[in-house]
Amino acid sequence: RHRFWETQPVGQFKDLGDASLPEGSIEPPSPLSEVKSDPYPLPALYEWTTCDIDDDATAAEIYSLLSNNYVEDDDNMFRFNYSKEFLLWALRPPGYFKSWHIGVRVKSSKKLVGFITGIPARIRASTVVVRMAEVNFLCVHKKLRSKRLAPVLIKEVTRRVHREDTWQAAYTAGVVLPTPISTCQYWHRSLNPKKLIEVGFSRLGARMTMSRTIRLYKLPPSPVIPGFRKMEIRDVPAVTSLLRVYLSKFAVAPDLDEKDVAHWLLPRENVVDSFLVKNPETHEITDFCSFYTLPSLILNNANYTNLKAAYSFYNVATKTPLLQLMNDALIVAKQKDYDVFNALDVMENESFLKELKFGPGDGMLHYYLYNYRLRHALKPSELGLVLL
Ligand code: YNC
Ligand code: MG
Repeated sequence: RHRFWETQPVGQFKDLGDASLPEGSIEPPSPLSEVKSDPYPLPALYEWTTCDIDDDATAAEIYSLLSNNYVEDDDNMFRFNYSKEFLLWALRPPGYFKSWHIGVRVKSSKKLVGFITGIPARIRASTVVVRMAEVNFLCVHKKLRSKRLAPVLIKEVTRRVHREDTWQAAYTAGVVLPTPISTCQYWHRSLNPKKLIEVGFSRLGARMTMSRTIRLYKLPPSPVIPGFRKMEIRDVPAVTSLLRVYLSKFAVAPDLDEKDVAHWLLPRENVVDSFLVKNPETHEITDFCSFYTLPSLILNNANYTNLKAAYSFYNVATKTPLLQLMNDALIVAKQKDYDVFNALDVMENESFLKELKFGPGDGMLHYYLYNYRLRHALKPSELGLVLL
């Protein structure tokens, strides 16, 4: 049933529930001298390119491939519209490899028609911290679908990851592949219900009028927690300690140091927002919340072309209740004119979703590890990892 994935070192459906299989690597690393130095062969019309995302023209080509061909919802009403600034953030974390930003071009026209990326990360599974690649932005131009190009892109990123002596990877997808370590659900909190209903993102509830709906989702004009403010560079050490302690509770989570925290969590306009609570008396930093900005193109609406969405990222509450912290996150997202605030049911998110008027979405997000087996599949609440 999975001609490609059945050949790969991933958990296979036939092994589900086999408790005799050990946790950890599925196959051992090869000697680096045995990793091929030539790219994996492509069909004759195409050629590999290593994308220099620091080059504006290349970044624009990647933006254009993704904005026209990347992930859509099941009804093809919306398509992710990652901004160029977002892609630069997502693809250049500490220690990134340019060679892991991989494109496919048409030889004759040089048009970019395929893309896949990896970035380095340390991810803890149970008690073991593993060097991994986080693989993302797999995309094949709509006109070249179902030609088995995706497995070629995946094999090439695998080869380039192996060249850097890295043998495991983490990735998420909306499709079911062998085999998810966890299956999560997106929840959506309307901030601009009128627009969301007009563009078909949500529907007016039964026995609800537009004005009642608008009132239902109304929020205070500004954050309410005393000492709630934007994260700054000087906060990196305190935020890192908060996050490290918190993430240690989950079965799978990133192992973040101060460099990682500075990259992933210092605010960048229209890319990532982070806030914390600093106790006005003790000056202690006790709570932290963050979200990233991922708009979607609205594909068939006369009045609107863009949906401005915030996605819950990492949140830690040690003194303020998580529910109140996330309520302030909703308030700042509303102040910044987001239409919707999305959150997965990972970590402790279930504790606030219903009460803060998030509604369940359709469509699932499946999490995967490459060449790493876990003893059990995880509940979303056991996952401490958010991929972009
Ligand atoms: C997917 N999303 O099952 P089988 S997520 C992985 N992730 O193989 P073809 C996928 N595999 O089942 P198409 C996949 N989608 O026969 C499909 N597949 O074994 C598998 N969409 O290939 C599929 N982006 O080329 C099948 O399919 C085989 O032309 C079929 O291309 C697929 O970034 C795709 O959703 C997704 O652009 C490129 O549909 C195309 O349809 C497309 O005939 C819109 O492929 C955008 C979209 C995916 C977003 C993502 C994570 C990717 C993870 C890839 C796996 C990484 C493994 C780790 C590597 C490093 C290892 C080390 C160490
Ligand atoms: Mg194809």
